[in-house]
Amino acid sequence: MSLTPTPLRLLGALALATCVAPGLRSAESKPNVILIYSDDHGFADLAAQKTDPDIRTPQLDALAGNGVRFVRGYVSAPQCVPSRAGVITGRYQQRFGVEDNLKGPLPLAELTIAERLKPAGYVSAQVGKWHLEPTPRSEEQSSAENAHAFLPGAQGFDEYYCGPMNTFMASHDLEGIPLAHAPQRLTDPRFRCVWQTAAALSFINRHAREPFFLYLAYFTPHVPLQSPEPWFSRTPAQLPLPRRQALAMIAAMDEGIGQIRARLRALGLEKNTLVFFIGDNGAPLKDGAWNGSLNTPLTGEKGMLTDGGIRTPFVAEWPGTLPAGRVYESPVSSLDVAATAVALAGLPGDRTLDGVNLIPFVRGEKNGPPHAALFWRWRSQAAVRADHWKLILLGPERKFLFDLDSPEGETKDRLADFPSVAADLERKLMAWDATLPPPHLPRAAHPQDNAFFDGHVLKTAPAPGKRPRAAKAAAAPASASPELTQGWIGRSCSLAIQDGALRISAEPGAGSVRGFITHPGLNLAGPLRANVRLRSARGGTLALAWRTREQPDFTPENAIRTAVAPSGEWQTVGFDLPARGSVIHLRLHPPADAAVDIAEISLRDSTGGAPQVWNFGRAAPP
Ligand SMILES: [Ca+2]
Repeated sequence: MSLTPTPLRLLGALALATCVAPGLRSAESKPNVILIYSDDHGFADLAAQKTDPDIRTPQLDALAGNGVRFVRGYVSAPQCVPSRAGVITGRYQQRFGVEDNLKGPLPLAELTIAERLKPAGYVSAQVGKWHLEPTPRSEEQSSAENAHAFLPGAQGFDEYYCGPMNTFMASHDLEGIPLAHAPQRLTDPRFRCVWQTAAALSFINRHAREPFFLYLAYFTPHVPLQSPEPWFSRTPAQLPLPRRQALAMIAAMDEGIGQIRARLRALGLEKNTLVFFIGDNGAPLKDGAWNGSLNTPLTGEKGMLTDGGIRTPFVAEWPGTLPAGRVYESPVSSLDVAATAVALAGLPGDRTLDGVNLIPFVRGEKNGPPHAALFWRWRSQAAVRADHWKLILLGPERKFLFDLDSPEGETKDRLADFPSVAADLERKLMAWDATLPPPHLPRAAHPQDNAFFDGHVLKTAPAPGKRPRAAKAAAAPASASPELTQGWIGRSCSLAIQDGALRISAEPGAGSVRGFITHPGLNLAGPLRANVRLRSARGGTLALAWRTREQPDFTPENAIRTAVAPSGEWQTVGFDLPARGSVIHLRLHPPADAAVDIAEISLRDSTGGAPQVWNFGRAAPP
């Protein structure tokens, strides 16, 4: 089902929007709460932070300028699933086991903000990325049926439009008409932020007369990177392609936020609506994973408990109640959103919530910092921040103490200089950890976590993410959309459909980073036979790597390599992939940094059915 709006439908929405006169609500009515949660959105990519010259976020800047910019705003995890579990429940997600991306679903017994606000008369909607369904590794196992059982509708949301990209599971269509036999799978061809904004506006229009909670989780600037127009053409052409794409995607989101703010004003709701905007975790920077966003000047990236992984754009606006233009310096947490919403709804405080109501602190009615300490535990890392100190435990052996207010920040370990500070922080961390079921500070080292700290903190390994701000190469071509490339996504490379083939080109400014193409979302029974028809003037090694449903990540063992002769002619290369189980994700590493053309990829699995074929000649637009 396609949901491209007709002009008539748009007119209907506008008529609805303007028929509610401002000020219909009584002054006592409960305030609306809107939580906008972006994805892999680094600290630098809020222009008001003034740390990067290229980012433009006029609407978010206006939101901050008319409200509060929290410059030490933290999320509860450096990764999507646990961060979302934390913000939507207001509880440290370790309390209910959703500690990392492998640990969904959000248990139905946990109370979301939507469930908490319902007794106070609130209506709630979820839009965009949810990511709290069962995972392939969870006891509930990911299946269509089980995924439905854990959609937002099962967690207190009266409406939902649940999906990151162009296909989403919905309870209503974008005009707000309830769907029979919900959830229904809907498709909207517009750039993901555009339909997500449309769903949010539809919900606001229809619920202007009752208190509402809107959780709008824009899937931006998370990969797959896209080049949405008209925003992409406005980005500086000399920047690396991923940076341009991230800037364009953030601009699309920013424009959507402007439409939402304008609609609140048109409906007379802006003085009765608290809007939070928070990034779910820092930007990933490591080779092959960079999404074009930046954490400058913070140390580290997604997957780290240094500030680069967990300190994100964090702003709030509530005209007439929150001071305008305030820059709030004390550390706050994404967990504070739920406690704030519960307090505004007039509900009794709940000691199971880990956050605090931020309003009296921001208004200056309460003095001192909102939190004596903030805590994290993720993979092989655990951390505590109190005052200007942060202690990080890395595996069972390694430990860092950082003075966050010093110029060196998280690049200088102060453990040897301040042992008593570290000991005090470690006692605090152990006391918090003891409240978690089960308590366990890092028990085993994790190679990726060690590499992160060696690269970003100690700089004993090449620092990831040190990318040229401006590439000397010519303007980067816009990478073809996943629709054109039939679901194949370029990583650190640019894709185009050209002369009946998928052309993979090195990315300007990528330096020695070697790109590859990847296709998630497969379901092929191993072992597999693969044939790749390609043309490579320089030749070299072609590699095909796979990941099965049981594997959390790619491993060096699950890859097959073969030599490709340098030739301007088409050649077909065959592979046998000794994969066992269900192959869900592939990566194809082309033979050289220069352009490689692929005419066709075909995969035959062990079921004996027809092969899955991606023929880029057939897909080429006329
Ligand atoms: Ca994320």
